[in-house]
Amino acid sequence: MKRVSLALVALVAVAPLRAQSLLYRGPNMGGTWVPDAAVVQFNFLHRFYVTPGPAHGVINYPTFTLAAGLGHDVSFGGRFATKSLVGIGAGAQSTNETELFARWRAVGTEGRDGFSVAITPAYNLLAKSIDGEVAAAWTRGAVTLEGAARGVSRELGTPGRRQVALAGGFVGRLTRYIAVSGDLGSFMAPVDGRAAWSVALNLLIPGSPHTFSFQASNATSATIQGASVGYAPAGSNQILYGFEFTIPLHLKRFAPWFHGSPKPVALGAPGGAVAAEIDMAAIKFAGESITISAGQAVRWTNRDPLEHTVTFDGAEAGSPPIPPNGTYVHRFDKPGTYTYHCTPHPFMKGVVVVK
Ligand SMILES: [Cu+2]
Repeated sequence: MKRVSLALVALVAVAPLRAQSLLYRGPNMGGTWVPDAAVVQFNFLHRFYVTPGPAHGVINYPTFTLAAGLGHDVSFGGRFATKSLVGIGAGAQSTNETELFARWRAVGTEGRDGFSVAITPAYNLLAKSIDGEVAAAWTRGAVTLEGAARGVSRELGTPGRRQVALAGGFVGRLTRYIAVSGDLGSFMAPVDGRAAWSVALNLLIPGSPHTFSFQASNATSATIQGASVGYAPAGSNQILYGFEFTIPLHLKRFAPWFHGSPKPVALGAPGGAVAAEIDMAAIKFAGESITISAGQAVRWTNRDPLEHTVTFDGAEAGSPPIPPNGTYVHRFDKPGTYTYHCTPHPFMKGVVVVK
């Protein structure tokens, strides 16, 4: 029994890391992450280049990634880059590059100590190219080392040439919330002198499932092909700056849209006559002050689609998070004036006066 609960604790402790891919991969590395089942991962990568003066024009290079976890360590997704370098040149009609991919994480879990390996077959619609990547990562404590081998059946910007790319990178986590990373990747057959590189400062936003990175790179898109080639022709040295933001969307959270109100949940101690009802609606406690007698109880009901708490300003023990449609009953045994607030919304305030 003890072993089971320890395992559960370990799972809970590791779980938040699963979406924190920017603390475990460099900006131009696909990584070995796979969203959990019923989680859609949305990553927004935005890089820009400032042209030399006097114009100082800003040219933007965004890549949007959407991937859905299907369970069994499998995901399916797509990337859309609106200004891809690989879309420039012979054989390209557009700079809008779309890549569809599947990913199977064959070994390990990104972010856990040890090896993780993911296989990513993909199709690049702009190049009409069958692409693929095998990525491996090795994590020990604060350090992650990454490698990737990529295959491309029609390299964009060439007359349909096959290509092979290799890439490697590292991440060093300075604290739980801050990491630095760098990577280098290049087409190898032939090497065309335009290796893709990046360096980044990666942040886990405390209390959230989001990561954010500030980065510099010479690659214009995050597709398998885009992450394998630099922006500038050999000899010049043009740097793109930018950021990436990762957003895991838990589909369960959208259930109320389709299934109506969640089931009522009753929290708090029953016992003691409920002498007053207080609604929590529109992010307010209805009726700022109520008066009851010692030994009586108050029931709060959450009518909002988000969690609230009843947290007393004094020593009185308050509620756990009260889910939408949940109630919380609290009995007051001693006379006094009990001011309280909601922890997520500290501007929500109320008073219970007990005579
Ligand atoms: Cu609240």
